[in-house]
Amino acid sequence: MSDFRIMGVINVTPDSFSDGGRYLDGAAAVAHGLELEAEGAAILDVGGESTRPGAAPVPESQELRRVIPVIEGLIAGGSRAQISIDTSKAGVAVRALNAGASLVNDVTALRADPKMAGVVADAGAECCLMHMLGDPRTMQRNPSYADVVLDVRSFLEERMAFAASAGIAVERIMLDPGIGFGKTVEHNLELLRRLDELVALGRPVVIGTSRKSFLGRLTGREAPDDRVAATVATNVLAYERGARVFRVHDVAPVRDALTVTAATVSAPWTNRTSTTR
Ligand code: HH2
Repeated sequence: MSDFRIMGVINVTPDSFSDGGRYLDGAAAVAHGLELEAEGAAILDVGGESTRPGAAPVPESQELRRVIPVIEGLIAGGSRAQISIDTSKAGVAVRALNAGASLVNDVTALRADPKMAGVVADAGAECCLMHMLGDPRTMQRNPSYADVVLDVRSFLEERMAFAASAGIAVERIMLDPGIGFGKTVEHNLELLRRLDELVALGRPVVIGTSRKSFLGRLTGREAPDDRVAATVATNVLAYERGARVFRVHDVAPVRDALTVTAATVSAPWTNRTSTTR
């Protein structure tokens, strides 16, 4: 039994930065989700609106048409994974929770829609509160912080208190520094390096570095698909620093890497006479 969970990404969008358009067809998205689950995803995160820098907002009716059939299809297809809805709209969250989702992944940390906190509380759902500076249209314009880790930490503390005051049980909250959401390459690296300071808040930390552009900047890999090794490296480091939920597009390599990391870091080495190498 591993002590980490992998959240596989299912983007039902035409414009996501790394896989836009690939799973816009509902059946393709469902098949992809089931494949991610078979590879080891314990959570499937279904999203119908891209949050890439500069992305245009999607009307609620369209977001619903994208995500609800996929959630229904995953369940009809026998999925046993926890289903997460990646949305900032309370109306989408309600329908997704009714369709079988039990986790709301809101990249605005319950700020965009005043009804969102109540929806999560009423459903007794889990939620992921993520840090973002500004909104996707503006977030990469010269982001600046006094101290990125302390700023993100106090933001997450404030959002956690808000969620609790709205009736969301603290045990149902996960926290995410929002890698790439209003951050320079250096900010992302500093957050990864000092992730233990966010883990100290006492809730599971979710980390989402998968294929992101800072990895392209560091490695020179232009194509997001070519950033898998870089993604693996950041997830291994984040595990070592205390993160336990990993939001990724490439489940199989991350699962293998984290399985070995967890075995190495967490388990006492008892069989010293083993000759297996
Ligand atoms: N990153 C993205 C979207 N949702 N949610 C959480 N909790 N943490 C993240 O880091 C995160 C997220 C961006 O990645 P992706 O979904 O692949 O791209 P897009 O937003 O363009 O669909």
